[in-house]
Order: sequence, then C-alpha cells, then structure tokens
Amino acid sequence: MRDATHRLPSEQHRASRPGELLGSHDGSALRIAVVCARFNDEITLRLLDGAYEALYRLNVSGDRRAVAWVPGAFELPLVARAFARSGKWDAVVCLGAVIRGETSHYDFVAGECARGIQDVQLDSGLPVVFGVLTTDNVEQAVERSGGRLGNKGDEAVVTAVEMANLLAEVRG
Ligand code: INI
Repeated sequence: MRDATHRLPSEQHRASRPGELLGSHDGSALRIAVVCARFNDEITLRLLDGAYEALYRLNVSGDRRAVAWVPGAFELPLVARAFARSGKWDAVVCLGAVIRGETSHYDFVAGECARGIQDVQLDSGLPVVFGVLTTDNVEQAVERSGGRLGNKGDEAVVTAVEMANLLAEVRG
C-alpha cells in the first residue's frame, strides 16, 4: 500500500487548516501551456495523453491551453521560457523522457533539462513543471506514463494548476 507521500497530488488530503494556504485543483480560470519533447515519442505521447486527461478533468478548456513540440528534452527550457515570458500563460508544463539505456550523454541531457526548467521557473515566477521522466530503461518509462505507477504527464498538469492557484493566493 502506498503511504501519503507516494500518493498522486490529486489524491492528497485537500483540507487546509486556518492560516494555511493550499492551491486548489480548479483550472477553470487558468491558461496552461505544454511543451512536449519528440524524442522517445512512444513515451512522450503517453505523457501528453495523461496531460490532456488532467486538463480536461481540472476544467482547463481548449481555448486556454497550447501544446508545442520540441526535438528533445534538452530544448524544453528554451520554449518554456518563451511561453513564460509571453505573459499569456499561468503555468507551463514540460514533458519529456530521458532514458539512460539509450544514450551515453543521459546525464547531460537530463541534468541540463532539469536545471533549465528550474531556472525558467525561478526567473519568470511562473510554475514551470518538470514532467520529464528520467529512467534507466523503457520499461520504467512505460510504468510511469500510464502504466502501474501512474502518469507523470497527468501529475504535472495537477501540479501546474495547484501551483498557479497557490501563487495567486500568496501574491494576494
Ligand atoms: N532527448 C530526450 O528527450 N531523451 C533522450 O533520452 C535523449 N537521448 O537519449 O539522447 C535525448 N537527446 C536529444 C536531446 O534532447 C537534444 O534534442 C539534442 O541533443 C539536440 O540539442
């Protein structure tokens, strides 16, 4: 059985006590941009399916979302930054799959992608979510993209909505 720390964000306890702030999972007033890597697209298409499912479930309607494809995970931060700087979006979700078995430069691609995404998030002040799988093999990636361990694309959208709503509250 999974303990509380391993629950999907959408399953977590939603009640906040007086004085606590917790971003809601209502996406009906939000605009969300998604950037998806084509590399390993047998996995990233599954992540994107999960992302669409969550966008639908959290009421982010079709006219308030965009999806941009980039060649690989290394390119995610650049396009995420362009979305973040445009002023048109409340959050950006980055989707990718970096699989160790297939590359000797795994560490560079995965590391630079993570660092770049965090840089964009901190520079822009917008939630820029790391929906990138970094796994040892394809099987592990399948498990996390709609397999028995959930779908990281879905989780990334839930995180984006929660963080955008939380920041709106924190900023008053
Ligand atoms: N890009 C990925 O998204 N996943 C990978 O596993 C990967 N591998 O294996 O190399 C990968 N490489 C391409 C990289 O993201 C860039 O597109 C490329 O280096 C051009 O800048």
